Amino acid sequence: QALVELEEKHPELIVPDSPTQRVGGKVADRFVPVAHKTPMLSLDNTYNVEELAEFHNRVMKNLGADKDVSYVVELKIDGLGVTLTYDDGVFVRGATRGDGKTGEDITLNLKTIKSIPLQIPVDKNKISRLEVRGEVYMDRDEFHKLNESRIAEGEAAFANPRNAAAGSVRLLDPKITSARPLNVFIYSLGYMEPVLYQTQDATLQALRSLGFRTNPSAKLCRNFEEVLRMVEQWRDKRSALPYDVDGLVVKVNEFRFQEELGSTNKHPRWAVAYKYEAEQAVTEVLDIICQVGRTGAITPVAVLQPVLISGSTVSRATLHNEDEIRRKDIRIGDRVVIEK
Ligand code: 0OX
Repeated sequence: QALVELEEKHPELIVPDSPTQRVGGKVADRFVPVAHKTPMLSLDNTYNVEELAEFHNRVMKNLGADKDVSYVVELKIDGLGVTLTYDDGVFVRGATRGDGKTGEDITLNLKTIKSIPLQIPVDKNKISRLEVRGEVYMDRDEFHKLNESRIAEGEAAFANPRNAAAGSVRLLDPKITSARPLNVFIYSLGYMEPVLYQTQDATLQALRSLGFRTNPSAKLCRNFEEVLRMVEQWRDKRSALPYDVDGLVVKVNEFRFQEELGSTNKHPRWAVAYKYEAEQAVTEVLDIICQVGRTGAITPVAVLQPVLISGSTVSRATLHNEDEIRRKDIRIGDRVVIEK
């Protein structure tokens, strides 16, 4: 309160990283596009151990079988990718991933997230500009509480925690965002001059010591067998986490190897996502309706007895086309297994 009074009397003393600046008073009329200094790549997916082994084999083939490659395995947080820029240690801009090249400026909304530091203790002579990347997400129980209060207010519920997080950072009024229970995990450096670390493992430790919230489950694996062990360990364990994890991210640890492997125009060749099997549920086909799309295409859709699957209620599933309905022999009244 003393600080608020001081800043009211002397507005010239307000600094951008003052704790009073977490809740912005300004309502924007649009989001301003921001070009990413280095592109925010997306991950290629693997769905089983064989595909993951193919990734590892490609890495070894590209680098040479004699290379001592280690991996960092991280949880793949099911949230929204963001990038945070710090100038001389002060948080100056936050943006969404967007299409990977250009995102949207959501600085004021991100400032309301308490786990995003407004200032970090960088050595000003060493690093003038730093960009970190991470995932904004919402805990499952907070998501349920938010939905309960939305329903009570007559507002539409969010389908899942990911949608709730994405919807909350894309609000034009940061006051509303500040009331949303958002959180962040930071997982990489987008840009830093000069480059001070040689590995992903060292980067995560450095990010942690700068005050960024990193996920405690990231593990350094000395070889591919250890990666596979992580995959098995988390298969069942992930449902006990307070937040949604849609898989693991396997990253080559050494930056020199990452550089050597490079990227395609979409994905890095040095990292891959491992997606766990989709959760299944059994329900009943109540009806089959024809849905007319924007282009006039007609798609048959199964109306299902609503069923909870991976944290959201599913009441419809596309049947694609008539051939597909015949192939699967789907009829009204059938009991069906659905996957998300
Ligand atoms: C996550 C997550 C996403 C680095 C280069 C491509 C992917 N959702 O938790 N992305 C990455 O890494 C980038 N790591 C993660 N842990």
